[in-house]
Amino acid sequence: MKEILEAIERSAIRIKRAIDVKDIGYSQEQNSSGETQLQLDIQSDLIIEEELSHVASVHTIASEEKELPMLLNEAGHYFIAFDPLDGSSLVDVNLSVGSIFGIYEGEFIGSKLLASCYVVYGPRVELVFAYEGTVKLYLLQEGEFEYVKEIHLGEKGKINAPGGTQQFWAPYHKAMIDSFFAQGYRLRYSGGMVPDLHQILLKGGGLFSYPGATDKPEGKLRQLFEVFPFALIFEMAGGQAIDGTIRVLDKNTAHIHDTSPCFFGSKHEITVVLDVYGRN
Ligand code: FDP
Repeated sequence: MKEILEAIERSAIRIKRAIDVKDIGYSQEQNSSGETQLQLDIQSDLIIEEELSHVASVHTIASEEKELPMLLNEAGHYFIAFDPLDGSSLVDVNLSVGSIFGIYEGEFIGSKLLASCYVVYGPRVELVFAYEGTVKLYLLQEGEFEYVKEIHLGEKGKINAPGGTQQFWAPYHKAMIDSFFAQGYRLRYSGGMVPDLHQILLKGGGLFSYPGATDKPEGKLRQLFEVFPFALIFEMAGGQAIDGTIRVLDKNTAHIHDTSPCFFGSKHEITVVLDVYGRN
């Protein structure tokens, strides 16, 4: 596991450099920003693939950028699923983005997720690693990730980060989101899963939701690359992660790119979601 974390750290430093120097090209041309984002996504994917390929214990990798998993080493036992640059459409407006990693034992299913990691590329670069029941925060300082602290969620938070398009939400979902705001919860939503969940984790709690809706019945966020890794982090930090009615890590994955509705939060907010969704 140590070698994997070190490979992730090296990848993060190289991805940050790519984000910093990449010519975003604030051009008027219609397709230029789209193409630039795609290149940065692919560049990040190649960096991670290369760094993980040096780690003998990694059997197979699966990337959000690739259709199929890739076998690296028959003798390895870890299966790593990653989203190389989540929220990459936010790079050209200079908002924070991130990389997400799920480290599975032997196969890509939620119940085999052993450890999770994410990196936030913001004004600073931070890394969060969840393993063996603890969630640790590291800060990049002069080329090294320095340990900062453990992350623990409170029983109840103050942040509400509602994803998806409101016009497609179920009426009971909208009523629930509105009721959190009516109780004083504050809206915090950048449109990047990594910074949005990082904020909830570091500010002690709250709710992030990306529900199933009429336009996307199974939500938008990918199980293996996004939902499961953050679910493990929230659980190890003292919170919970559900799809509305069940724990997301108990869900089956038929295809590596399967999505799932998801709710991440501290215990109080998830109890409310379970109550609302249980009645609808
Ligand atoms: P993006 O498409 O920009 O990569 O992974 C998908 C994601 O970003 C998440 O980071 C983010 O939480 C979500 O999409 C935002 O989706 P909406 O714009 O539909 O809220």
